Amino acid sequence: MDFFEPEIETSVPEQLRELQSKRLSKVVNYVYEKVPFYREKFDQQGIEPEAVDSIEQISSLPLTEKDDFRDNYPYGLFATDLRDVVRVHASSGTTGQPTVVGYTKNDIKLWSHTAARTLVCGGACPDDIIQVAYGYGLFTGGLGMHYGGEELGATVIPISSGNSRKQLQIINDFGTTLICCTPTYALQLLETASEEGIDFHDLPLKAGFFGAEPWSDSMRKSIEKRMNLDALDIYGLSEIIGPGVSSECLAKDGLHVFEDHFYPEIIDPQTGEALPEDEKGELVVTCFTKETLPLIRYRTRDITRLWREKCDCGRTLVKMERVSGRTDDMLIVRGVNVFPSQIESVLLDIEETEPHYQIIVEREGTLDELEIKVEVSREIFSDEVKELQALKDKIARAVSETLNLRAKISLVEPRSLKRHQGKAQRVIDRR
Ligand code: DLL
Repeated sequence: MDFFEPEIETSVPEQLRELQSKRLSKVVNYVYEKVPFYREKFDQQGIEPEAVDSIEQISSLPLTEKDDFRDNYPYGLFATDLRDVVRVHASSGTTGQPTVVGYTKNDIKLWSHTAARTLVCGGACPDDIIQVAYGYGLFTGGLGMHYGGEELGATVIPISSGNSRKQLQIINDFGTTLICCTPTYALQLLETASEEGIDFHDLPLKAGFFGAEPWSDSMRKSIEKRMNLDALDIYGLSEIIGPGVSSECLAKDGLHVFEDHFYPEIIDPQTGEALPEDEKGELVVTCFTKETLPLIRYRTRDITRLWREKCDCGRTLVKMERVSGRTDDMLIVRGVNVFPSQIESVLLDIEETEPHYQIIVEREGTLDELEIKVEVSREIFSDEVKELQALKDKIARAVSETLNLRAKISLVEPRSLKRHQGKAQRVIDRR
């Protein structure tokens, strides 16, 4: 099986629209028949599934939200009988119940296929040795990339996350060429390598498939330089399938959305109105081809932009900008909207800082106070007070110039901030 499919991935948009129209019509009728939640919703809004026969009609369909999972916990949104479900995963929401997702055998095949496409999009081939350092378990990162690697015919090392010394030893001894983990965990590996006196330039790694959390382009550059590999952004979410929804190729100019299965739209997060191509807003995704959880217009809460242009790699699939944050991650500090990833970009552009930081927001009286704690190297930390003050002023100035925000900067010792093996928790909002 070939995981670069030119008839889909390099097709002209009209051809793809035809396929999408057919698939939309099919899935709308399918969920109407199988999922009471959708039947009620369509009936309430007077939507007749048989009348939906074109992808242009998609914006007239209702949106599905995270709360709909909560209201139908755990299996209420499933369109298949549980006896046909061969796997469940769940994402731990920040509040309350986990969001439960299910897969039939065919869904697992589809997922393996799109995860293999993600790998091939980033240059992988069956000769590769893939170390899967995403967590295994209810999180979709580990098993998703694992099945993708096997489907491709590559050699998969299912190490999961954690135990960084062992990870490094295995990269070296087993000849790992590709690594899959969160960007945060890549930083952890770098830190352990430096403690152990290991230079990534001596290791066989060629590329990293990093995702599951927002990270900036400055972080990419820093990781690429220090890890001596191509750092690629891969995106997905459990509700839609897991990793394998969109991913970067080596041109690193936007993520290719696998829109033959996962149809993306951008809406205004406030009004829910569909926005035209190129405008930034909340990503909404419809799954055309899944059996157990075929969601219609699912609100991801992720902020991005879509645009269409032929990529240097030949793909014509719609492109998605790297996710800058989530609608529920956006901080409003003294009226200014700010995403943690914007702060990250500013920090990483300052040479003297390390890529480990924490953002703390407090309210003193009626005023919001923003504090940024950032680690600096041991040499800098032991510098004179005067020099440390100069560095603090430099960071504060950069934050103020870029984000129009006044922030208190605290320089902290190396390794003093909490480390994470999966997704980082960088914001503490005490308001
Ligand atoms: O994080 C699936 C995944 C695993 C994607 C491994 C990529 C690699 P969830 O745990 O359900 O699934 O979390 C989904 O993570 O809505 C985004 O907010 C965030 N996210 C995922 N990939 C990226 C990315 C997996 N490349 C949520 N950039 C999504 C920014 C990302 N955020």
